[in-house]
Amino acid sequence: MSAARVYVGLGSNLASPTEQLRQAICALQALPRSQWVGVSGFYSSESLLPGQPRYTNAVAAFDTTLAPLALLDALQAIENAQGRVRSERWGPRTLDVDILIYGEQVIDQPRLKVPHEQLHLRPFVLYPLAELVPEHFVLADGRPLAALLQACPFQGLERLPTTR
Ligand code: PH2
Ligand code: MG
Ligand code: MG
Repeated sequence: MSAARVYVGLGSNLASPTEQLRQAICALQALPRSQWVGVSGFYSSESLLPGQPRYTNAVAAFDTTLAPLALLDALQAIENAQGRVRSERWGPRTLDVDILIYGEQVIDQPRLKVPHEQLHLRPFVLYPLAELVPEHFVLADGRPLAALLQACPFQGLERLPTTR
């Protein structure tokens, strides 16, 4: 099986979010049957749900021969290992790792929808994603990323200074 280029969204708004993202990146770099590609800068923004702490978000890219649902299992294991407690939907979380894009595939299954259903509404996904993809990138369902960026203002996003 040839590898698929995967983009995942990382988010955290509990327990030192930036540190959570750093730890998640290490875990992603250790995924089996996968080859690390890179990560965007880190971005801070308000939660979509009022009354929650601010989020830190980033997007990471890697190539993998893990099948989509096997990858989803592996990513949920990483979330769990970092103390993710699944209580309410959209509750604050130590770590959220969402599959945004899986190669050229459009997936519509109860457990997994790709491209991510909310991607076009979320500047904290679109702008870090744009750092990683080639120019003129088009999603598997035919939407050009440039059009989604144009319809989704950068507003409210703060790109955090890189400390490496
Ligand atoms: N994730 C949510 C709800 N709200 N807000 C920001 N800024 N970033 C997120 O990743 C986020 C959110 C549920 O997945
Ligand atoms: Mg999630
Ligand atoms: Mg999410």
